[in-house]
Amino acid sequence: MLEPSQSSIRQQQHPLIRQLADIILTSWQEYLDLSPYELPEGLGYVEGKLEGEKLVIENRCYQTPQFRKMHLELAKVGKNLDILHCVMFPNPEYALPMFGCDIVAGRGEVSAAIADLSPTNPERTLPQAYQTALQALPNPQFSQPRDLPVWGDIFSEFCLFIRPTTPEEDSQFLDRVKQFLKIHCQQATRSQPVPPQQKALHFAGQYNYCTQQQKNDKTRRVLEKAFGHEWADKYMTLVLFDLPELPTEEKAEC
Ligand code: BLA
Repeated sequence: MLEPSQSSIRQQQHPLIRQLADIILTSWQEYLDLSPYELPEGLGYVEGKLEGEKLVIENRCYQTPQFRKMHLELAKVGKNLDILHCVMFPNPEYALPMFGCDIVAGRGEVSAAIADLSPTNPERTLPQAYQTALQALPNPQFSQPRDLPVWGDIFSEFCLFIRPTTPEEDSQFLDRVKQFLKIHCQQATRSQPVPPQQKALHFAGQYNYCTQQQKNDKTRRVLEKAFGHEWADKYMTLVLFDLPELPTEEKAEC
């Protein structure tokens, strides 16, 4: 397995991104039993050109019995834009929410730092054990909270979306995401597969999450400028927010 320090563009990323990438990889290694996950051919490491500037994307992917795909992506656009993107896609056989986070840093300043555990059940609520654990966490106030876009109705009431403004807020953001990961990994390893009917509902919830995330024009624009419309669409639907395999019995009913 790759150690956190082996990533090649991480050393050049904004410190908040570097630190969060380390927290994510360390948490995964500490709490979960990871297996490799192969991305579609040629999409692990990619380079393109954005308005004359190089866009480099570096992906790490793993899987476990409870997570069909755990994806950490670091992207760098020239000298000016650093991005961290991470999603843990549950195996729909488990009644688990989606962990997602994104950090966008432009010209050395973080403009967006977001993290959530987003429900995938029809009630759009987190399992009780998650709610209890999340409510018990310290809940620091941030000076610049940000409003979610319209497609952001997928996120939970615990969603943290801010522009961090001080080193203290940076570390409060990191601490909270670290806690989200700990709760999520611990709950996941304790969870049992659900009956097929419920699996279909979690599949639908995950489908909705991915469909909504694919509406993020800001992400799409960055990718389109560097790689063109077709590639960006393929990347958003096959790598960033791909859908789980439909179980064969449900395929037959479609
Ligand atoms: C915002 N995402 C953004 C922005 C950019 C990207 C440039 C605008 C920054 C800002 O408003 O300050 C770009 N993000 C990318 C790119 C990739 C990426 C190019 O991940 C990948 C290559 N986005 C996610 C996940 C979440 C997410 C998992 O990928 C949440 C769990 C959220 N990003 C998210 C949200 C915004 C954002 C909510 C703000 C969108 C808006 O204000 O319209």
